[in-house]
Amino acid sequence: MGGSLGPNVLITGTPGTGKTCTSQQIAERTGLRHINVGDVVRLKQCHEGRDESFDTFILDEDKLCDAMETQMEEGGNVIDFHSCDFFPEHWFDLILVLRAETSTLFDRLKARGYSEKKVGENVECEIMQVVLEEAKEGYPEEAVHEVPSNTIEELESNVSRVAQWLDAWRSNNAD
Ligand code: DAT
Repeated sequence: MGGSLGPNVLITGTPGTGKTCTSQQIAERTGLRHINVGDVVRLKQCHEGRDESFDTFILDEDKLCDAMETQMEEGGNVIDFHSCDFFPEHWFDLILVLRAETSTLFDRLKARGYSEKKVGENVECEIMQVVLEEAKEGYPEEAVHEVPSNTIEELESNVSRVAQWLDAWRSNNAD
C-alpha cells in the first residue's frame, strides 16, 4: 500500500510515552513528513470545544479525517496521535505502539504540569493497555508493533527500526 510519496507510519501510545519525540527523529532520519495530529486538531479546529472534566478536546473525528485526507492519500507521512480507532485502516502500513513503565510515565506527565487527576488517568490508561488494544483491534496483527520507550537507547532503537523497515519497503516497491 502507501501513496505516491511512500507508506504512512503511525506512532501511537498513551500521552507521555514519547510519540512526538520519536516521530520527529523518524522524520529527520527518513524524510517522512511528521504530522502531529494534536496540532491539526487545534489549528483546523477539528473539535467541539473542550471537555473540562477530562481537560481534553472533544474530537470531531470526521472533520479531522477530512483535514488529513489529501496528505495521507499521498503517503510518506509519520503520524503521531494517542488514539487510532477512527482513522481509515488503509491509511497505515506500520503502527508502533510506544510503551512506558509506570514510574517513567508518571514523572514525564508530572514534569509536563498535568494535574494529579490527568496524570492518574493517563497512567491507568497505560497500565490497562488501552491504546495497544485499540491498535490490535483496528489493524492487521502483523502491522502492529509494541515497543518500549523508557530510555534514550530505546528511542534510538525505535527510530532505527522504522528507518530499516522503510528502507525495506522502498526497495520492495522500487520500479
Ligand atoms: P508524547 O508525544 O507521547 O506525549 P513526548 O514525545 O512529548 O511524548 O515525550 C514526553 C517526554 O519524555 C519528553 O520530555 C521527551 C521524553 N522522552 C520521550 N521518549 C523518551 C525515551 N525513549 N527516553 C527518554 N526520554 C523520552
